[in-house]
Amino acid sequence: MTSRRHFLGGIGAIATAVSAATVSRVTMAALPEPAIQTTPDTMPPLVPQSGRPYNPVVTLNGWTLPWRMNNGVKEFHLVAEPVVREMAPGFNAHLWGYNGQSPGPTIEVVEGDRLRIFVTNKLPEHTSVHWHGQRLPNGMDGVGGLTQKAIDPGKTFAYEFIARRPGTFMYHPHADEMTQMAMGMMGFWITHPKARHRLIDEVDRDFVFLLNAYDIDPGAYTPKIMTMTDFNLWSWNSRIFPGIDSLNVRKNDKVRIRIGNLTMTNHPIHLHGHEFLVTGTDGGPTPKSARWPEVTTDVAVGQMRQIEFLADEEGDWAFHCHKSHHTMNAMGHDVPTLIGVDHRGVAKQITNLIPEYMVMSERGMADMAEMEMPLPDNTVPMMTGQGPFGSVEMGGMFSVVKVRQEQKHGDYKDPGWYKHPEGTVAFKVTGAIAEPARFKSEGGQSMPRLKKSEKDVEVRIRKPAGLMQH
Ligand SMILES: [Cu+2]
Repeated sequence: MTSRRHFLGGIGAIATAVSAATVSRVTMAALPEPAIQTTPDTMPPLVPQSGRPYNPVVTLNGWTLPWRMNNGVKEFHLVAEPVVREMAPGFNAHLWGYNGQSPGPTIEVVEGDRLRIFVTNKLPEHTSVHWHGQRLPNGMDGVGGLTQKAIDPGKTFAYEFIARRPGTFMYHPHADEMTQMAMGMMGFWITHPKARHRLIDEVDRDFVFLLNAYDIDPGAYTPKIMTMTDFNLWSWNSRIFPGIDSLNVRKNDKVRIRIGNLTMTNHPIHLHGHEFLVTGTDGGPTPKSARWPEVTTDVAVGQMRQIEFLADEEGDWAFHCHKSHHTMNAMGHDVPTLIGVDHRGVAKQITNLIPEYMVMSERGMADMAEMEMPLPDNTVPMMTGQGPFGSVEMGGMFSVVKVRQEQKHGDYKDPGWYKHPEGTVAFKVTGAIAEPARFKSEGGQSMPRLKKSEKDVEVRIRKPAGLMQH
């Protein structure tokens, strides 16, 4: 047992031989009331009412956990429990999370804060909480079996440590991890610097979200936890487009976005219209000499990235994972590619037998986004979202950064669609168009063939069918 453990005599008195200890009934009566959130709305930043001041973050479709001060210690209360998460309007998933939502609430503290985090387990199995990226006593690291006894159902444990280094972190179980993370148990953690920091700039807006993935059959409610690679829902904070809120900023705001990846694959996150710098990871702030401009940054599994940019271009800028299958929602994958296959003749014959038969995707998949296909209950279309010019044909890990001159400082409300200045939208060309000149020569090869083959070979692309998954 370390001496740092006992910030408070009262709690220390009930400590057992392990550092993260079960909390006795007497202490339970003194636990901070757990705050519960039932909506998936993006809540306004939680301005600190006690402790050192800081500029709070905004959790996309989420919220920050309130705390109380107890003799100089910041106390939080997490409740691990089954939750119903609305992943998009009309689509609810039965997940596990914390304090009413998945992901759990964001925890915001200040470098140097002394912390006590109570964790009550209302799950049907034991759990633990690992504080990803933190410097802390080994016994507070939350690895069930290794550094503590797992928290049995119905029990409450306390974790106590000092927030030693500022940065971008997360928390998640380290007990039956495969199940519990597949069910949505995770949350964001910010440690704000205690004073001006050479490598941490002040920003006007600071957004955070976690990347997560689920495998929920169309019409079902509960994720399949055995899935290792073929997930069908790619989400930000357990929301899928068009259920993900836009990131609304004022023109010329300095914007920071922090992203953590708790899926089983990497996600190249791409911003339109601006270049950004990666200013930090879960390892800490990135030295200034090691930053370079990017428009896409890969967030690998178990990693966190914080990006920063000056939002100096007005508009509705797409912001998404660049893996094209991650900007789609649940779909059957066992569909061969029909692009280029002309089935008009076949379709006509089938229509004679089944009048409502329709041919899908012979010109691409965009028609699927536009036609209202009948879907099982509790299922969202594969790609959807109505923009000002029609269907956006996206799903999953997609949102919009809305940059507006008239957005007020500190106002996070959705300003609606961008009103493009006259003459700044791509337009349809009418009238005669000159044939493009084609390059005729056969040059370019350093070792040209001696003799040309009799017949040209033509390849038709057919994407892999059958077990293809995104
Ligand atoms: Cu992705």
